[in-house]
Amino acid sequence: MKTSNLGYPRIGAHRELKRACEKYWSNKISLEDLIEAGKSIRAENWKLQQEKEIDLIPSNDFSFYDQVLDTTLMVGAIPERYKKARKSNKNLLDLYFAMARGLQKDGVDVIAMEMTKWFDTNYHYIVPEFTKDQEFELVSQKIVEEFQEAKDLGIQTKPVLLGPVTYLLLGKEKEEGFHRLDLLPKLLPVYHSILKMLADAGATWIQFDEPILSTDFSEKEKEAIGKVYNGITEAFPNLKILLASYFGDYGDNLDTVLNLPVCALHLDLKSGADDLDKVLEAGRLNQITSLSLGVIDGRNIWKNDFESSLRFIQKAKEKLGEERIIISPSCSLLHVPNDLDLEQNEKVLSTEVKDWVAFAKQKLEELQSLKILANTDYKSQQLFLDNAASMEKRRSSKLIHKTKVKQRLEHLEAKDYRRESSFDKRKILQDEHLKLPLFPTTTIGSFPQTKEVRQKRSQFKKGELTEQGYVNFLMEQTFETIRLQENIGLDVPVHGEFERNDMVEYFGEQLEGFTFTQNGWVQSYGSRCVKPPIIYGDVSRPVPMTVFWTSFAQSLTNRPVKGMLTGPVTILQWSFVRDDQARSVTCEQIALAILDEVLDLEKEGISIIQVDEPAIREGLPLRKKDWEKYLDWAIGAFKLSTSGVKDSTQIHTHMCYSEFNDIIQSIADMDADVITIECSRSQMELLDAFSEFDYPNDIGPGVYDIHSPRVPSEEEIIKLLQKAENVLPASKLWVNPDCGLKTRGWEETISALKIMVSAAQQMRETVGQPS
Ligand code: THG
Ligand code: ZN
Repeated sequence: MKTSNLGYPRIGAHRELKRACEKYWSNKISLEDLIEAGKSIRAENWKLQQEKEIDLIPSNDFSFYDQVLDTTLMVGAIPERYKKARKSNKNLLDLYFAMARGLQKDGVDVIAMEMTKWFDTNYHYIVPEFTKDQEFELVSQKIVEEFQEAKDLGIQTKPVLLGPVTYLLLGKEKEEGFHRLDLLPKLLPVYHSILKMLADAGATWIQFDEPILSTDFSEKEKEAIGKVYNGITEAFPNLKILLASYFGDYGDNLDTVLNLPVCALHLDLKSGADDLDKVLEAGRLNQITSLSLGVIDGRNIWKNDFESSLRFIQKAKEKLGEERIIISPSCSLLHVPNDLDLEQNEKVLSTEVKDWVAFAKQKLEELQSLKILANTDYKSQQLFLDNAASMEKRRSSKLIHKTKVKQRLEHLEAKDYRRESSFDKRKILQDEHLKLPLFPTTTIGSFPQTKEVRQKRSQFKKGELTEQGYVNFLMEQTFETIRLQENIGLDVPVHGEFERNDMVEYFGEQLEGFTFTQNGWVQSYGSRCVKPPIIYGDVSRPVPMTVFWTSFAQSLTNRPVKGMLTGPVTILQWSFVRDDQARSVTCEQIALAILDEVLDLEKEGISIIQVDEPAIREGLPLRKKDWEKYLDWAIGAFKLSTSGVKDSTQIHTHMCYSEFNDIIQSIADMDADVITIECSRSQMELLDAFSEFDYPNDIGPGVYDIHSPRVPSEEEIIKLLQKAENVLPASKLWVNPDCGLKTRGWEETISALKIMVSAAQQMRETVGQPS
């Protein structure tokens, strides 16, 4: 029996990678320093895994930005627009960062590649771009270099490659007339060259990640998988190929993968437990294939239930024999924080809850323990008994179950999920009340979180700044931001969210049933990280969360200030959710807590309230057959959280990176009065979905990309607005950036917003006033 890890968090225990990248981008450290920072994180991770006796330690799971972009650079799928950047850069890493972040320097002005969610997680990858005549060539040998680097440290690793089928399918065609999968014959030679180099360097095991196998497949896609892995195993008989899918079961794709002569097949038993019995059915698994049993949750932080894991392991062991069993996390540990040992403040994470939890390092220890237990009569072992005791303590803890919350859920009725009147009626009342111009301008909510803001918060949290001092500072920031928005001419100002860290963490900190961490960082994209709250018990809202700041901002201006809340589905999706009840139930509890807040804001005279649901799309199950059930409860939760308001109160919502076409009916069912959406990086193509469907309510298509520091030109924005106005009536359109501004600096924010407002004014003149 072996233990294997699919990937380890690469940001460093103290977010060293984030710090190094951001310093490098702002010219504060050299390229050599940056490379050194990466090297030391890798060494630390490998050594830790060696210490925990992991048999198959991954390499190439490290990335300076994203593993999909790494693959793009490896196979040389560099879009045309970076040619100039490629020539003017002395090194590949700068080209790489230009692709990830865009570049505005020395006469070069290129936009970044698109970014989107990695399956149903909160991690974002850079979307590969393909043309009809796409050529591939081996450009980056990072994977070989990192394998060698580990070897030089005396550690034999298992290089991890993103499989060619998933790689192609996650990309997009930049022109018509071909399917990206048709590029496979051109792509495979590059993969073969890399494998050759790895084999020559002494690699034995290679992990191929093909998580796309957890989604619905066409025959063509099944064939592609067959072709790729039959080809590879034939060409490299001495390499041991571990094929891994995760985030779901293989479902209909099982026959395809069971036919492959791979050395090991990974099963995600946390989200695809059904696969195990099917695979173990007599004669189905290839004689030469081992099973990698993903028994430890790679995406959630709950301590592993040894009893349940060992049941899986014993079952597989009986059928296949010990030598054919590998135990592993369900997926890469990229999605969980680094080390629970760093949580030493009981006031943040209580000793009781901490005992129920495991982060990446602790999950390695669980692997180590499971391997020991699986080879003994475990029921009497102390390791096992301690784990069982901890499980039992959690089950019976008084912290978890709240009668009041459960009763409130039982008494919900159909009318709690509907607005009083239809949108048409509401719109008339809202127009009368708000008196906004055509093409009203607004922002998504957050304004730049400068170093100063973060510093003050951290000083306050450490007790170095009094509460009064902190509040005064926040009031000044809010005051200035309101003045600024009035000066720029924004029609619907926001308070700026200076009091908030992360939009989910902030609410989590104030809700019952949630706890949080000091250092539980998880990579979201590039150098950006989030610290997801932990939902361990029944959820409720003890006191108002945002009323003070929103009312304060409203007291400073005659324009209608938009109240800013995070929606229930997003809070759920971006938290570590309890695994002892259905997600839908937890979501409904959060919805009621948000409803309490919405009603309190309305009571205080706030007449525009935004309930953000950027994560509704990413929570969509990977297989279509599971969509309806999810959409039912997810859309229901949003409606529950917003339907209690008066007709004249305007509900906004916001979504990011969403491919809306396939769920547009559900988005319409949310019945928000206004939806703002991200769509500038893909040039308004999302809007087509809204116009084809005849989306009934109002829409604010993002008119510029806030994920890059680039300031848009007025012509650019006008062009996008004209496009929007071509497909949708002007009376429905709002003008806004495509996401919150917290990651931007003030200078670029002010310039961009001025340009945006001026573009809206021009549109008003050309389109004229509504009759
Ligand atoms: N919160 C959470 N998840 C998210 C977003 C969010 N997922 C999608 C999208 N927004 C991802 N975007 C970001 C944008 C900014 C940051 C993180 C994710 C960010 N993080 C700070 C950093 O890494 O410097 C840390 C935040 C802090 O100081 O609290 O800026 O908004 N949950
Ligand atoms: Zn957004």
